[in-house]
Amino acid sequence: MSSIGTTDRQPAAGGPDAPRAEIGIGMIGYAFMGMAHSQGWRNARSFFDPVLQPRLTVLGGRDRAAAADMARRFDWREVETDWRALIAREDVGLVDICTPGDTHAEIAIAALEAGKHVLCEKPLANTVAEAEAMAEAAARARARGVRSMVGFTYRRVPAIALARRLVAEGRLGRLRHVRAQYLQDWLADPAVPMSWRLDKEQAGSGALGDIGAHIVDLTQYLTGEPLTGVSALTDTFVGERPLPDGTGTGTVTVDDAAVFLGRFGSGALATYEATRYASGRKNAIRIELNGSDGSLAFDFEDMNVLHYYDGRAETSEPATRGFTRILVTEPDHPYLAPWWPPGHLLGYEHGFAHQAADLLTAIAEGTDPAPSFADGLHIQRVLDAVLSSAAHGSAWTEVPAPVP
Ligand code: SOE
Repeated sequence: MSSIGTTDRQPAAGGPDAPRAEIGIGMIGYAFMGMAHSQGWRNARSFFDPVLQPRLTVLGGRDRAAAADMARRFDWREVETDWRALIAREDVGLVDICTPGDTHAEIAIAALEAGKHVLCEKPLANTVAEAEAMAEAAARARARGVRSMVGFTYRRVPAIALARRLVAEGRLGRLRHVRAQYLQDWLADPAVPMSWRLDKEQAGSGALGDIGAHIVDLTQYLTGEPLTGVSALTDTFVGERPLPDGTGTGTVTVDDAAVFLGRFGSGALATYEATRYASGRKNAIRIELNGSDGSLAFDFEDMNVLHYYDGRAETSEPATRGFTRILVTEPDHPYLAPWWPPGHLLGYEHGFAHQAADLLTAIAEGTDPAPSFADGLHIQRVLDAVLSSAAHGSAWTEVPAPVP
């Protein structure tokens, strides 16, 4: 996992006189993630002005009318209903995969073999076997200068990137605890209909892969350490849900919630909670790190803020010591320089611009973007270990060491 923790720098803007080149983007999928990525490509170009400029060449989707509508709204030049034809186009240099997990492996491997750079939504795949095949294809393509990256976008939230910087600078001393939650509530109502996210065949797993994967990535990124083992519980609270067309009910085949313990390579202890049933919590990614010299705390529902406790600040009197609330909007905070003046807050969509800018910069500079497909494979192994542990009475389950 060589790339963990390497991306908290500012993407390099070219400067007004730097020569610009263009790369054609072919994006497959146009729902929630497709919209977020479209906005990311557009904003990366406008705000970060990378030396490799993204051109929104073609939007892929099976439903031509729906894809054409999205293409019109987000300025994609053309629409393609066959993803193989999209990959084969000479004017497409980068394939952006925003489809459900069961299609990632086939599309990504075909794109890499065709010599196209790939951005693939998270989690990398639905199974470890698929993720292994994808990581192998990425390694083969890399030897030919073809780059690939997984879309664990929350790494690019400025407060998270700042937290990573502070951990790497040793501000927390020796890490002891990592506490991570990803809480949503959009499934708390049993009347919410079936969707692909509730079907194991299409989604791989439930809350675990959909949102638990994010906190696995974030905590490994923040600590710079891989998880080495887990002990887990999962549950499915609502087993049957109405079908969207009203013809009856369908069976939910994934976890509704996953909780697990973990341990990092350094020995630090970790707890995780991923659920889409936490009534009232909309997108609460909460992470706290406690070390021998200090602590950091973050909550995505207040995403422009990072809380830092400096346990070594001996100068302040005990009565007024406590967490410092850092408003992460200064130009020298990660990713902030091209955006608005201090105090003018960023939101969910900005992470997608940072992701796009980082990937374009890596391609232009011939460096490895992160998280890599190898990182995605390791996360898949953690998810697999969680499901296996839960299936065996929460037995402690080792996670194989990451591919170097
Ligand atoms: C749905 O739970 C979802 O859209 C996830 O799939 C995303 O990865 C997360 O960013 C927001 O919630």
